[in-house]
Amino acid sequence: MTQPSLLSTNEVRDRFSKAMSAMYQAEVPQYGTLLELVERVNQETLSQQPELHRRLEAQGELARLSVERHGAIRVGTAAELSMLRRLFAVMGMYPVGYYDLSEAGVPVHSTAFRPIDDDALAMNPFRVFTSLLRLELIESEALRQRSEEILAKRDIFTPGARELIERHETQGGLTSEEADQFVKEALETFRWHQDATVDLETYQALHDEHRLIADVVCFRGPHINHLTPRTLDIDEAQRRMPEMGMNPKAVIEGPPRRECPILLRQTSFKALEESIRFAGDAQGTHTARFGEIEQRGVALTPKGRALYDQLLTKGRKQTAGLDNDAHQTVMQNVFAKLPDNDEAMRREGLAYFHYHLTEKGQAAGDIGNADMDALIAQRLVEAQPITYEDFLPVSAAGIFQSNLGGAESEAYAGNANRDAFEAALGAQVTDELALYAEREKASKAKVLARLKG
Ligand code: OOG
Ligand code: NI
Repeated sequence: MTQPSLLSTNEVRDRFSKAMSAMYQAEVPQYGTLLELVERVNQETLSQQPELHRRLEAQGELARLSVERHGAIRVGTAAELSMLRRLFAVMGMYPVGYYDLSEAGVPVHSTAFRPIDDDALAMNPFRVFTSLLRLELIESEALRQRSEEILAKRDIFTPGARELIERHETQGGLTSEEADQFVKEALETFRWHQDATVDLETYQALHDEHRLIADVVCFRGPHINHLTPRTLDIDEAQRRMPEMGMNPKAVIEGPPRRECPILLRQTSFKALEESIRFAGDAQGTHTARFGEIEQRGVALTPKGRALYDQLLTKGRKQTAGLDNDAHQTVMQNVFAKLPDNDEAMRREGLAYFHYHLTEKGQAAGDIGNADMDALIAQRLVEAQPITYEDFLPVSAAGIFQSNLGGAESEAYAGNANRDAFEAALGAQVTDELALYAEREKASKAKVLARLKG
């Protein structure tokens, strides 16, 4: 008997992310409006900036732009998190990075499930920021126990999803039909439920401890709480949001606008107040779901990241309470210390680059022992910025807060616990910086081997 042919995990992820986007558009129509806005701003930006168009095309960024998005979910138990790890593996998504949000007053810690290889990232870089609730940080013993009991009763996965995850693991992949079925079953985990699993009183008690605890504990599953398309001009998108009926958060998170963008800039529209039916038939509301947009730039090295963190801390001390325009002006001044020029960032070892031969380089013979800077100066080799594929803890905290009612609480701070997170996950998280370093190193080795061969 011939083996059934198995689909690549990239294809499964692509199908899933499209299905997820369609579901979220149906659930939250404002997300559809946000997609339209981003698409329009991107088209305008590309036609106004032919050089940017050329660069993005050369970097393979243009092809993925329209499929690119990330989402976020929050789960309540180790068992849920480790099963999610297996679910995402079906789509070629692996846990990268550890984010401690307790520092920012949110009782969760997180990772991002995302593709890792160059090819996989180029095809569809769909990422899901996944947070685990930290019940151990809840002060009240009674509330903690009540939450554990409620969570123990739910199963966020359908039997069909569990079966297909196992099939993927034993078979080494899924057939096209199985993949379609998997997408359908897996989507159920991320769906919104209007019915809470608890009564209004229990919801209120958990909500009073922290809104996030109620969001995780009181529902049948970890509803996707936002999806985020990638824009080429976040300042313009932020400006236009109100015209399109969206209420943007006060400031754009992350670094300021630059000629050569770094890391990640993000903004969102505020969460919607949605009606909920509680056990015992009481009606109430819950706010959880919102829309977000992001603009991505180059990944920074540990040295560049340390400088970013230092400048961000400095900027944040001066921006409290400012509106977005004033906030951005302060940030631009503070960030003048980080050179706004790819070549300068490369020479100073602040950012990661992908090296490749130019046409001239491809035609060149054996060049002996030239170093990389000389090869670049001779235009035999070109260095392209490697796009940041991950998240930023301070920005993530800002996004959480703007959607959780604002107040920052210090009660949970100083509680990073990567070991506990990995124990719950059932695997280690990959270090994101090591991934960029490896990609840079491999591209350098390939170029040098070709020129010396
Ligand atoms: C996750 C917030 C983090 C981002 O883009 O930084 C995030 C959440 O609200 O669950 O998605
Ligand atoms: Ni997000």
